[in-house]
Amino acid sequence: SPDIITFGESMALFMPEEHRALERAATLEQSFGGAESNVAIGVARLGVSSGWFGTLGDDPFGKMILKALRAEGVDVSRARLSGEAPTGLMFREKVAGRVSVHYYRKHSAASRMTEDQLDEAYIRGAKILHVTGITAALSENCRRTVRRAIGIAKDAGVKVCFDPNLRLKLWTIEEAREALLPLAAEADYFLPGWDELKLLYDTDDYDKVKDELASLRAVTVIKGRGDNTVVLDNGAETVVPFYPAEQVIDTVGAGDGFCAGFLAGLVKGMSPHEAVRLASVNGSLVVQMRGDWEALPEWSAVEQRLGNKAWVER
Ligand code: KDG
Repeated sequence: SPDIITFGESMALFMPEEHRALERAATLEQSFGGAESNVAIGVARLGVSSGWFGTLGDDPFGKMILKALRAEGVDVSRARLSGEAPTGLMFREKVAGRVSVHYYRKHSAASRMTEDQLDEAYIRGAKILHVTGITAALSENCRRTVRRAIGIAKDAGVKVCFDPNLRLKLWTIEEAREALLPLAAEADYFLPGWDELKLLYDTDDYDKVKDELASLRAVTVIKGRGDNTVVLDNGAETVVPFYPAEQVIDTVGAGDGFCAGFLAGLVKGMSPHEAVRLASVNGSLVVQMRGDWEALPEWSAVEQRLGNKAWVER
């Protein structure tokens, strides 16, 4: 099995040209996205083996996504094309600096994934299983599949990484809390954003949030607490400033790029703190180009920046 395995829904993505609203767009650029496949691409680009699986429709979009992932060196041997339902679609526009997403994914092929489709041996053979709250939000059967995959991983001593990836277009905050907090409790690595934590724990009070997090067994990596990442590891707290981006074009995918850097760093033998530095460089490079994963860097580009003396740590 690849070192890092993840699964979820990947969708065809359509975007009008810069500064055009979807309502007025004459042409749309076609790509694809999906938090988990973005991570798998990012990991592979850093030279660590990754695998992504999930169900796509047996349609041109499903085939496009599968081919592109294969071309990126992601193992898709366990992914499926299904004739039962279509590939999900998403449309994204940026108007007056604000990004909005429009999903066409209800009843998609991915939302029908079931736990009996999991290849247990494949999961057991990995070093890290990465799951996100988006998959859990898709349907009851997807939620069960996430739980089952975590169970398989834990029984085999495979580390579990969990990114809540809160998407309030998919469910209410109450539903999200009920499903996501138990998943966080199972994880070895928990990668929430500060904004997500405020919503999940219903408070702006950092000390209260920290108390909640102290009951988890995970190394928790809080992204975007100001311009920093905070690592909470067994009571110890370290702060790593974001690696500065030269320009910010498209922030979607930054969290996935960050996660890819973190996971690849762990597999490369880095400590969580060192892996967060790699994650931060990786995330900063993603936002400098349009699309979710296109700008994800290769290892050589990151390695050079990790030695940047101007990047001061506190
Ligand atoms: O993190 C980026 C993802 O949000 C994007 O690729 C689409 O997976 C996606 C989703 O469900 O929002």
